[in-house]
Amino acid sequence: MQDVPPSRAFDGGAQCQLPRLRRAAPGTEGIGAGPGHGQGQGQTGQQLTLSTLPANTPNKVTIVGVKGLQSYEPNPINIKVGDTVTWINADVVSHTVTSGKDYDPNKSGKLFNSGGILTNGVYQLKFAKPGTFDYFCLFHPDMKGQVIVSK
Ligand SMILES: [Cu+2]
Repeated sequence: MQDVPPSRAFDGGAQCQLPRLRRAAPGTEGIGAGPGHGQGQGQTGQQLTLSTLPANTPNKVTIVGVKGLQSYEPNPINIKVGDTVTWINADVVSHTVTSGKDYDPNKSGKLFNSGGILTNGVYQLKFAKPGTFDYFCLFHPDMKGQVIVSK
């Protein structure tokens, strides 16, 4: 379930590193976990390219750059359980969509982690549970967003 830490453990040195955050802790369920997805693994979602994305794709979030709470537009995005969010990187540098509020080596990316999304890259993730899901960019932890999933 959602696990929002009460304290913020900001590591200002995180910008220059891209930690490998593949493994979910035991008992941590990938939020998009469903048929075909491994239990206990952080949800990886999928990356594709803008050219293969249907024009009518719903729930799109544009990654605009390093702009704090305006880095991901719209922010927050409100969806329903079972919906898929599609992030599109419209910036000239790579960004990530990584679960958590700030960089924390023990928590970041446990629910989901896109890895680097290149310019014009697309990342999709389905949300199978209700809740408020914080995410940020591993390269630029000031970039913060939220997905609000209602029933
Ligand atoms: Cu970034």
